[in-house]
Parts: sequence; structure tokens; C-alpha cells
Amino acid sequence: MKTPERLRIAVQKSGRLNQGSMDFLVSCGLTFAPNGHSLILPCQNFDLDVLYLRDDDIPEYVSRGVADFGIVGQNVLAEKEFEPKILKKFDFGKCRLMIAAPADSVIKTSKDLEGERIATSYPKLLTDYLKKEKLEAAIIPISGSVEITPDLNLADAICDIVQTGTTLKAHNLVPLFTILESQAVLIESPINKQAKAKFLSKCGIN
Ligand code: PRT
Ligand code: ZN
Repeated sequence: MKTPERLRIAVQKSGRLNQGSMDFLVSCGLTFAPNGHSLILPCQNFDLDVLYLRDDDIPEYVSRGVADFGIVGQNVLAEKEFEPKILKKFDFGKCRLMIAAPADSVIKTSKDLEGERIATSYPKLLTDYLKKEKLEAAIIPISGSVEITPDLNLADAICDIVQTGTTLKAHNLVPLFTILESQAVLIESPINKQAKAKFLSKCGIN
């Protein structure tokens, strides 16, 4: 007998999207047994494995068809220049990629960024923005804690994810404008598999 095709869905291992992603799968009627620290979580009642990954790695797995589906933020997709089929937009993971500057800075509008240093974990999206606005600025690539860079005189402004604005406020930074609006989305790999339709119907997606 032919073994049924087993599907894979890439989900953030830990972090802001993990709980919402798992809640969605459980809401589809899928059940999972605790699997210790394993990075592969088999579904008990459907031919599906959850792959627990860093959110930044999810586009790579889905674009190559190693994972058939993934749940990831649109900010990560845009930075990685991956434009997969989006099957569903979720209510969680909502945030904005914004430019912010110290409250006492001369930087108040987009054109004030000319010649300044901007720290970001989103160099591709910032480059696109500066190009579109015909601005020349130095991009300082930083992988985390971007908010501390103006205080340490590593940057004059930052381009970072903002949700409530609390972190900006704590660092005396003022949000100036939005570059990208984002939320968590369910994405599909470009590789066709018959079993995909069964999963989508189980999750109420046509
Ligand atoms: O380990 P891994 O690489 O998987 O996780 P990560 O640390 O890269 O990501 P994580 O868990 O912080 O965020 C995962 C995704 O959640 C992001 O890619 C966004 O799509 C989404 N998201 C929603 C956010 C936020 N809200 C958010 N507030 N991602 C990050 N933040 C950070 C932001 O960088 C800043 O440091 O939270 C701080 C600002 O929050 P506020 O509420 O103070 O404004
Ligand atoms: Zn990440």
C-alpha cells in the first residue's frame, strides 16, 4: 500500500508567533503530543509534521518545498524578497516597520534622513525605502536591540519593528513614519502535492 504523503508546516520555534501559530493548528482540529525538545512535532491525527524553526529561516524552507506551508510575518517575507502564495492573514503578529529618532534629534521627517546613519535589522527594506525617496544615508546593519544604537552614538535614527511603542519610549525614541505594515500569514510552497488540498480543507481554507 502506498504511504500517504506526509506534509510539513514551518512554525516559529519560540517567540511572538509560536503561540498564535500553534493555536491556529489546534483550532483546525489537529492534535499534538508533547515531544520534548525535538524540532519536529508530529501531528497525531493528520499526516503532518510541524517544523520548529527560527522565523527568519521559514522562507528558505517554504521556498524550497522542504516545508509545504509556513506561518511567518510579512516583514520577514519582504526582507527576504520571497513572495509566496498567501493563504490566510492572521490577527496576530501585527506590527509596523518604522523609522524612529531620538526625541531631541533634528530628524523629524523623511528628508532629514539625508546623510544620517540608520541602524536596522531590515537592510533590504530600508535600502528600497531610501532609493524610493531618493535619499542617501548610511545603513548600519544590526541583528537585535536596535533601539540602543542612537544612545551609543552608533546611529542617528533606527528602522525597526514597533508594536505598542513601549520599547521606543523606553529609549527616548519617537516614531516618525511607517515603512511597512505587517502581520502573520499562512504561506504555501510552490511545490504541488495532492495532500495539500486535504490540509487546506481541514483548516477551512479553499
Ligand atoms: O528566534 P527567532 O528569530 O525566531 O525570533 P525573533 O526574535 O527574530 O522574532 P520575534 O519572536 O521577536 O518576532 C517574530 C515576529 O513577530 C516578527 O518577525 C514580526 O512579524 C512579529 N512582531 C510583532 C514583532 C513585534 N510585534 C515586536 N514588537 N517582532 C518584534 N517586535 C520587537 C521589536 O523588534 C522591538 O524590539 O519588539 C520591540 C518593540 O515592541 P513594542 O511593543 O515595545 O513596540
Ligand atoms: Zn528572527
